[in-house]
Amino acid sequence: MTTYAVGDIHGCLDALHRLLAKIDFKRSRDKLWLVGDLVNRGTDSLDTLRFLIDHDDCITAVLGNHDLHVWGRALGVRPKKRRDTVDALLDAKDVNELLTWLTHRPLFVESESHAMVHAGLWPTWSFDDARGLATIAQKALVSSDGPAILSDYGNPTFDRWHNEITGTARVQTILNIMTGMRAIGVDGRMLIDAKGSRNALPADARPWFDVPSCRTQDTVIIAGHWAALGIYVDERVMIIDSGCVWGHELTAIRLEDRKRFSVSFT
Ligand SMILES: [Mn+2]
Repeated sequence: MTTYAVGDIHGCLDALHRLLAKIDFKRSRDKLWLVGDLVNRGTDSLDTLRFLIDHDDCITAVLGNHDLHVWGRALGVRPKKRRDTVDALLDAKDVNELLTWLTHRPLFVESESHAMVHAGLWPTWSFDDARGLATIAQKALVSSDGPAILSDYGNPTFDRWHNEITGTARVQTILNIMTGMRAIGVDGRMLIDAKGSRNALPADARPWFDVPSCRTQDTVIIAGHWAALGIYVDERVMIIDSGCVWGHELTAIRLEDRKRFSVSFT
């Protein structure tokens, strides 16, 4: 069995098909780890989701901020954004079935050697913490609290982790970290809107994975979400959103030997 980690797909089904052809993907032999943001912004969210569900047996995927946004739109608690491209998905006759699959993806997954989250993990969290908090957030999202959480998802008020935070704010903070965080300032607050390159960060901020306490365990953390960073791979982290939906590339990394495969958007 071979496992490939794949960056943010964003409904770019044609690029995904070309990437799978490039790695000679065989569903009987290979596994895909998808970092989330499976839908929105690209042109084929509906068919992407149908394709992924059809390949459920070989796919492990985590939820991204766009997946949460689309869910919130389906619930009627989030407004349509200018660059949303999910009308066909939301109007599909099987939208409930499709979104049920999407919304039951985890926020955090692990194997013996790797862990995966869409954006990042708080530097003081152990993997036990991350696993527990991801489970709490996932359960809250599919509960009757889901609409309230999603309506205010991304609220920048919740910009640092405190174990004392309770209720909806606790879940929203977990979501901001796991699906939105890129960098952390010296004051210990995450910069939710820092979307530029590493060099564009304020001088007193650094990527979350550069905080030393993130790097104390052998497990390699896989994430996406930060297209402007480009592919970044070191001993402890693999950040693999190469910006397909922005006209750049979709990337897969074979976890066994870290060989990198990319296809361009066009
Ligand atoms: Mn994202």
